[in-house]
Amino acid sequence: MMFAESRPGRLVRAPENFLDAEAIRAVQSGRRDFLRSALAGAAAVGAGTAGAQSADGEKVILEPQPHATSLGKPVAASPYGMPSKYESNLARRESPGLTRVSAASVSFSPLQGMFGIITASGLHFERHHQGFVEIDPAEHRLMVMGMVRAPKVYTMEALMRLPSVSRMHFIECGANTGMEWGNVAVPTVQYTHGMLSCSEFTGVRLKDVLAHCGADIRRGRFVLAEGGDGSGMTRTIPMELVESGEVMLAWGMNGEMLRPENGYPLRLVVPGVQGVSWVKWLRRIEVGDQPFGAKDEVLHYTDLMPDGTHRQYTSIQEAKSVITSPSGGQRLTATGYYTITGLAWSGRGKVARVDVSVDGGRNWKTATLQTPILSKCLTRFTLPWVWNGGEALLASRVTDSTGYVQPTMRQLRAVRGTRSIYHNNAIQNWQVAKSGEVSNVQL
Ligand SMILES: Nc1nc2c(c(=O)[nH]1)N[C@H]1C(S)=C(S)[C@@H](COP(=O)(O)O)O[C@H]1N2
Ligand SMILES: [Mo]
Repeated sequence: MMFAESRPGRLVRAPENFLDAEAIRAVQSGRRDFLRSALAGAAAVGAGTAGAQSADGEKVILEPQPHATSLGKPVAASPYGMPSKYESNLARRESPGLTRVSAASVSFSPLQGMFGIITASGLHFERHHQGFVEIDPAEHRLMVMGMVRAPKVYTMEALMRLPSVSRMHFIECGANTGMEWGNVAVPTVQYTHGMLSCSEFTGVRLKDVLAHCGADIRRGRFVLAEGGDGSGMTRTIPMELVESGEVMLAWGMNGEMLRPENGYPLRLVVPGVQGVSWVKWLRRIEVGDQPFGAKDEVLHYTDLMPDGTHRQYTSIQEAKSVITSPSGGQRLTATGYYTITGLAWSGRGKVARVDVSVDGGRNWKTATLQTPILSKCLTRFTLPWVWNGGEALLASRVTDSTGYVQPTMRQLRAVRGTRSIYHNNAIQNWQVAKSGEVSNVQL
């Protein structure tokens, strides 16, 4: 084919339904090669379907298509718009063999297929400690109590009449990328990094609500947030975070009310802090003069250190980045031009810079950052790359506005050991084989 080298390379999407019983067993046993057979099948299918490059003389170019020579449909039958039927493989997915324990479930966002920085609400990851609940907003109340002069119970209507703000922030579960601590071969970026989403949230600042209730913020340096679901989710938020004005009681997500699975009708938004503190179905705020030491902050979401002690109250999500394409499970089917792209974020501020390596970290090139670049928000990066058909090792490394540089897995293990589950922000490596197959490797 003419100009093949200057045309975009082809990329077969990751097989999206490979998590059959055998695949789950393979993941659990840590096998890194189990995707081969699944990929061979997917590649065979992919080869026959429309890719990025088209052959000369295709009918789709030369002949009028039915959709151009007929009347279109009237307005959509459903008043709420849905994605095209051709996009049905872009979906949240559970990983039953890895994370599902009764109703305590996780669904991961399909990072490999998303653009820009905003997560479509229907693709926002979910983490429920005891399933999600559907609450009638007319029946929902928020109680504010403790060290406040005027304890109050708010209806949703009363809350939504207060002055509100809208802000874009990422939310990442502290357990995101947890499987990598044990060097288990989670095959795609959806499963390695998909407990990560980013939305525009709308709500009232907690600071303003506390002022409304006359909180004693001189002595009351901690806030307890409690959810209304059966998991009894309770988390302590330091008052400094509240005073910064960033913590919100949010009802809006991406221009509409929160989805039930993301906390409808009210959730806490704690920018930069791990997801578990973003209490959903929020029903109570208590001001106190010491940390509350609730089960969800002493038993869970603490880091087991090499000396056997637990690190207390890790809460900020440190700077992290990942290449989302090409990424694990995908396959390059032609040499030539590709855009390496991915996401970077920091719980401490803005992304300052992202470097990308295609040779396992020996050489780095600075990637282009797409705007806007916002604090405690995802930032999209891109780097042009010509694949010459050889083996490659793709990795990204973020530096945030505090100067902190994302560590390698080796550097992180040297400090944290191997028994952690939470707070893994190490550099992620994807290996491109000569066959074009992309897989998850640790260096
Ligand atoms: N009430 C309540 N809040 C909760 C949870 C929960 O189970 N119940 N899960 C927490 C955890 S562990 C995370 S990571 C985030 C996930 O938010 P999402 O489901 O909107 O992605 O919500 C947090 N808030
Ligand atoms: Mo979480």
